[in-house]
Amino acid sequence: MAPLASRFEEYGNWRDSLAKAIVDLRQWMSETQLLEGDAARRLEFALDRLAEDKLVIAFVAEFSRGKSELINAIFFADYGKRILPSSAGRTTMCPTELLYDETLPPCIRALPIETRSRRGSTSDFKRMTSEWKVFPLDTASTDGMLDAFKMVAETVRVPVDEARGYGLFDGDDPDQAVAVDKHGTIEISKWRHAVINFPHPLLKHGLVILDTPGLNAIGTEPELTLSLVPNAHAVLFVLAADTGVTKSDLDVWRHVVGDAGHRNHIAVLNKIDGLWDALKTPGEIEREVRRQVHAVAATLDLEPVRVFPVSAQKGLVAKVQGDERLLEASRLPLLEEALIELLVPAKQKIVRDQTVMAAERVAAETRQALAARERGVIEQLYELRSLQGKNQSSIERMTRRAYGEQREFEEVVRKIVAARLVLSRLSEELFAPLRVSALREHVLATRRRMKNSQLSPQLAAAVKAYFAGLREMLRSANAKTLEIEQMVIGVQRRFAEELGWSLSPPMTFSLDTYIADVERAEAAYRSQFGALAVLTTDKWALMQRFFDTVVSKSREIFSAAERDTEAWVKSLLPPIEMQVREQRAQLKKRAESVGKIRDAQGSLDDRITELEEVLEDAQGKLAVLRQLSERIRDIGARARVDDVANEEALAA
Ligand SMILES: Nc1nc2c(ncn2[C@@H]2O[C@H](COP(=O)(O)OP(=O)(O)OP(=O)(O)O)[C@@H](O)[C@H]2O)c(=O)[nH]1
Ligand SMILES: [Mg+2]
Repeated sequence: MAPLASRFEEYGNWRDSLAKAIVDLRQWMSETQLLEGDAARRLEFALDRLAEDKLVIAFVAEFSRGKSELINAIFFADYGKRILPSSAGRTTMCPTELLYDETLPPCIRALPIETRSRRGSTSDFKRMTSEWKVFPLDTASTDGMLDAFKMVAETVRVPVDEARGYGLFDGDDPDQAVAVDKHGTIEISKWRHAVINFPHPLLKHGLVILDTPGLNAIGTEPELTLSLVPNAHAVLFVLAADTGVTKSDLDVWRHVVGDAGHRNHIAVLNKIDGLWDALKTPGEIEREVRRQVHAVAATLDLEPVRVFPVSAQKGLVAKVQGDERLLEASRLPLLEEALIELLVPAKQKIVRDQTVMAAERVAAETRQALAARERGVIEQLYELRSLQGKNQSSIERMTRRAYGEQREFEEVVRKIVAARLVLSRLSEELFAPLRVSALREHVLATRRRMKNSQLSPQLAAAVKAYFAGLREMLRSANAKTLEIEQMVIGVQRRFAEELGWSLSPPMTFSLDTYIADVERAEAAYRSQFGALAVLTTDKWALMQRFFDTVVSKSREIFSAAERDTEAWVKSLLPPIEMQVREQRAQLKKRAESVGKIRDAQGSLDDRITELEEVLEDAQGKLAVLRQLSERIRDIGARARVDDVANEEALAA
């Protein structure tokens, strides 16, 4: 199997074994009545994350640089054919995702371009299944698939005004002006977005490939800039050796890929076969390739090791014909190795950090509760054994003490109830700026301001204020989470001092990643519209559309922020509450049983035997729990994330 495929399979198997270990933990906890609602929710969340785990690779470039050919060569050479259409000139017309969703039959779902005349971004439309045209895919026939895949290249001719209505015509752009024919029509993509769903082995393991069309379509589909590309785990920016880095390549690099220092971004210098000149020595060719790589690296401000010279076309031919020498000459295997190293370890680390940590925390909290039970029972046993052979007055004293301690503990219970009240007040304040309603207000106010501003600077100010407002909302929520964290630490400290409990400190939490998302959206906006001095009607329409996508992206950011914050808040008190419940139950049981002994309703020996059984049971559970959580930790440790440190060092 090719290294890429086998590494993906390995990763998929690792993820499955992790999920299995977490399921086993959950099942055991539920069977032994140790699974509390909160822990169940957290484990469920971790399992959902694993089930939905995807690895997204985006191919971005100006048209005709060979993105589609590269995808064919890296992933789909096994079909023995070019399955994605790749040809001279503009080919791929709409952003195309290749993935496998097993809940659907193999098919191509395509969103008609006409949806662009309505408000809403592609991701808004993703929720409306009826808007998409569905074409079944016959995966048994390569030719049938090939035929179906051609639809990503479909175009239609429409009058200029119609294109304008879709935000696909900018009269100020001289390139577009010449594209209008004598009937006043212009060629546009038939589709706005396509999702190809088919059970390819790599896609089954959670790989998602995003093929994109060249510059103009990118400029006009803000979704790519704002969501699809930033959400990808690896971005391959493709250049061609025959054209070098042109102005429009640089535009794509800046507007879409942006953020050059990002460790997930690499550049591919494609079509190096154009340099294979029979009249040159291999040494001369090698020097020419290296010279071009350094030139590209310098222009893009990228380390030369992040620029991969390849020939996608020769790589594909070599794979199809089983020609090892040609494959090596295409240098495609080097790019594939880099891609694995770029993608898998970093992703595995994220998945490990999120899910292994969550499961280990649940296990640790359960262990604490069981250990508290164990300690309590040991103390009681000690106490009861010391009563053996003692007179009635000692028993009387102990009974009073037991009832006294039980009563005193109610004070602790009151404290935790009070803490819960404080937490719920603070979290109301925390959620206020994150609610959809708060965001809606802010959007409406901005839209009003935009509508009233006829001049470019006013408009720019309104948009700037919009982003500043979003950041402020997230920052104020962030400050509140700090306050809440301090409060919980305070409560824990008091419990530690008064009762000698040791509780793991609350998970730290911050909304910084969401603030970074807002900043990225703002940077994308500025890079496209920042320098705009004059606002023509066409530009206004484009900007409006971009802003709509920004709004839809903001909604995504806020609802994710709210969801994460809520999960965090809900996880704060349950570990303490669990201990309180455990302790309270024990104190009650203890007072009752010494009471019975005092009243001669029960024998001391019976109670001792009973406690010994409880102790044995708690210790047995602790042992099983240790095994279950060690298994999860071991799987976590098997994650091959060691290269990440190197990569990070490289990026720094
Ligand atoms: N010589 C040579 N030609 C290549 C290579 N890779 C791609 N091409 C050719 O370049 C042209 C464009 O390739 P595509 O794969 O369609 O490029 P793209 O980047 O997907 O272009 P759009 O879909 O239009 O955005 C096709 O004619 C390919 O055959 C290569 O490595 N060497
Ligand atoms: Mg293409």
